[in-house]
Amino acid sequence: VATSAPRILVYGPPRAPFNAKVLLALGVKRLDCKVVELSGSAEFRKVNPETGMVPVMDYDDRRIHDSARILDWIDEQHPEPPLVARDPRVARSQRGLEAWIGETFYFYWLRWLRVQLAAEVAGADAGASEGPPGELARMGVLDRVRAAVSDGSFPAGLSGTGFSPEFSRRLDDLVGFLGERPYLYAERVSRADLTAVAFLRTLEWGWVPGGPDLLRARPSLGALMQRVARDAGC
Ligand SMILES: N[C@@H](CCC(=O)N[C@@H](CS)C(=O)NCC(=O)O)C(=O)O
Repeated sequence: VATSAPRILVYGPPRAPFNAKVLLALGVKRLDCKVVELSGSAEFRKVNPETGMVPVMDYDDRRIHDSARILDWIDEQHPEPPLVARDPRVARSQRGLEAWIGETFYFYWLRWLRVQLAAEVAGADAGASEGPPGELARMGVLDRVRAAVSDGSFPAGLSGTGFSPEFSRRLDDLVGFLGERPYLYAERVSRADLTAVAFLRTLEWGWVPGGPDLLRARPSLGALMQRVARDAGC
């Protein structure tokens, strides 16, 4: 357990969801950090040659990548307040949900991105003539998706400018998981909530057309976002 304030650097675009999740966790722990903005996969690879993914965190002399491992580390070094429930069964559910949210939301987001880029490559106007917002261009994944689109290895039959209809059902799943409780499976904030809110914020920002409406239609998710913002102070 850490005794003096650690030197913490978090590498990557701060609004990229997995990065935002780490920043929220540091906020909950009231730990200061410095954000090192990176842009694009080449820069990501410099700090994480192994997978080329961000977030990457430097904690004093230690470099850690992968948001879940980073949260494990922060929680070990700074146990209060804990990032999972003390009840092991609830903790398991929260970790399960953390993984589910990360995979699910990222999947639909990537799918949307592919449609945009496919339209761009085809020179067609899929209704998104402006292309993806500049912010998305800084997320390294764009390079990879663009390559997949150019060589034809993206799934066919996708169209439209917003998220696919299934995405709204995944949001409804989240509403169901939350139910009447203030936080996911619990009365206190956990890493599941931090992951959810990191992704929900991208809806609020309207990166994908229709995102803000999807959120407005689900007030319990908006309330969760407010609670977590208060807990994390950011
Ligand atoms: N499982 C990883 C996922 C991280 C991730 O997908 N990061 C994205 C940005 S939010 C990335 O680095 N993408 C670069 C790429 O796909 O090449 C985590 O939780 O940290």
